[in-house]
Amino acid sequence: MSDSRKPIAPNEPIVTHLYTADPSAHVFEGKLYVYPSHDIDHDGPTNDNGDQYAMEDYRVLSFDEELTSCTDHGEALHVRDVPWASKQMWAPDAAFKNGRYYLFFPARDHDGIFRIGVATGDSPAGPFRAEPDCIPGSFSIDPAVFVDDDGRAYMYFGGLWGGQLEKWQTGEYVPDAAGPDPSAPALGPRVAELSGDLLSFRSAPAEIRIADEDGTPIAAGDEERRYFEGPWMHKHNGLYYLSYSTGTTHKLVYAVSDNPLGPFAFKGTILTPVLGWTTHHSIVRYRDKWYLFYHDASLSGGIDHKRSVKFAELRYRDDGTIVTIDPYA
Ligand code: FUB
Repeated sequence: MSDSRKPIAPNEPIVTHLYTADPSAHVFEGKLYVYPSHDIDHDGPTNDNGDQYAMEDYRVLSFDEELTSCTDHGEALHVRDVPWASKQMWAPDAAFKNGRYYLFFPARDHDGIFRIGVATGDSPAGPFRAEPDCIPGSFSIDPAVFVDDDGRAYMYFGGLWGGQLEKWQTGEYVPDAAGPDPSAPALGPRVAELSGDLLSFRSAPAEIRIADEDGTPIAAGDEERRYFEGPWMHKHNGLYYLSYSTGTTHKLVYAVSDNPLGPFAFKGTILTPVLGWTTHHSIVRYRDKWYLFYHDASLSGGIDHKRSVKFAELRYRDDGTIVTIDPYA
């Protein structure tokens, strides 16, 4: 199905017939695809646990060459077809390897614990068939898969509050666990190298360290800079850029390293706060330009769980730092 509005412009919803969020953008077969969450309306509760994000399925979107029109390829995967999952199909990502397309996604299992699963297919547009079980050893939310130039693939993941990352500090799920004291180092996202078939972790997930330029770990109480959720990894001029949402302060920020496993040095802000509580993004290179894909809640008039994916061109300075984007300027 094609969206009838044309042309799509930067910083406007890329589709208006659906609410979409958490965009993971990739170029497959020369085309720019977006793998978003598919937000739905409902009468359920809204709370810090994220119950309002009650998504049930995934749709795949793709652009024309000029990024002026967008096609909705229909339902790619539904929670009813995922044996291990019960509800809340949150922010997904996609990858291509060994001639197969992969959709990675978090959902609550039948005990209410967020886990991360994989589904595979023959086409970047889906449909995808889910593996019967989640990835062994997976937990929390927001998987982002990065395939490095040497073919090694890494999954970055984790989110505070509803995403349950605080509950995994010991390596086991502790239902009542709180986050660190404000002066203690913040919890970092997790990273695990994936197996050759991208269906399992090659090693146990490790915590990523994010520090100041002088090496001081970002503190849990430093809400302008500390990791909250929505990691993304991209490589620019040989450096690894880890970007993420600061959650409570509603910014997208980034840190840089010469190693995909870190440690990362905090650098600055990519996107200033948008309308709506959540902010979540991806960064992709397409036809020699870099783009930021993000969401806000403007199409729904500010309803946090009815969001819309948008994009903007992303620019680097000569020193490799990213020019901050104000989407409403
Ligand atoms: O869309 C549900 C959750 O909200 C995502 O997993 C988070 O990143 C936030 O955008």
